[in-house]
Amino acid sequence: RNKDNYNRISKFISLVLRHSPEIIGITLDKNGWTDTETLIKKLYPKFGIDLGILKEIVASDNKQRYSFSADFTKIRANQGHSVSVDLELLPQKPPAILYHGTAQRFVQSIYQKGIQKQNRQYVHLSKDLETAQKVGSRHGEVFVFQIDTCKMLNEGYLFYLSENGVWLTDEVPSRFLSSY
Ligand code: HQG
Repeated sequence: RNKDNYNRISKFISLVLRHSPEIIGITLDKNGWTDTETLIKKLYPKFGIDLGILKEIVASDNKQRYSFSADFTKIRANQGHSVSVDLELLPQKPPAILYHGTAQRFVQSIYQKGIQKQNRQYVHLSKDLETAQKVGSRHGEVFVFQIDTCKMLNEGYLFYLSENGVWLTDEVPSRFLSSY
């Protein structure tokens, strides 16, 4: 089916736009953008896509993971990078509570060290429980933390909202955490 195929291509695009552009010989600029035409050229042997299909993949992606520039000449991932890029996000005021879904086996370590960004550029937080549960279940038996963002704001921590609605921050020390 088209949809399964698009998901498969989207997974690969995530890999190159967030983590490993070099595996298909492309580069990202300092803001994470890459040239759309070059990306299509490099993906063509593996997936046979053209601009029309790429536009469909971007528009139909279930998490809206990518954005084009206004003229479609550039494309980037909206969040989730491990390579260092500046998404030029401005600090924003989050809802009073945000959630972080993780696996039960990480809970003890998180209570000790807080939520850390691990391989990514930011810690990812969800605005609703359902999303947090989905994110957490990717890692195993799910556990959801609730984050007191008001208290974090009072202490000067900053939050950013990605283009696709994921809340981002540098770290969440354990004093701001409770079990959902
Ligand atoms: C855990 C997906 C032990 C953390 C999702 C998480 C998201 C700790 C894992 C996005 C820890 C890192 C990001 C500590 C954090 N001790 N474990 N001190 N601190 N962890 O995948 O948030 O489908 O890098 O809880 O929807 O799961 O790819 O982060 O379990 O938005 O678009 O370390 O990726 O989006 O895992 O997911 P990840 P995440 P996509």
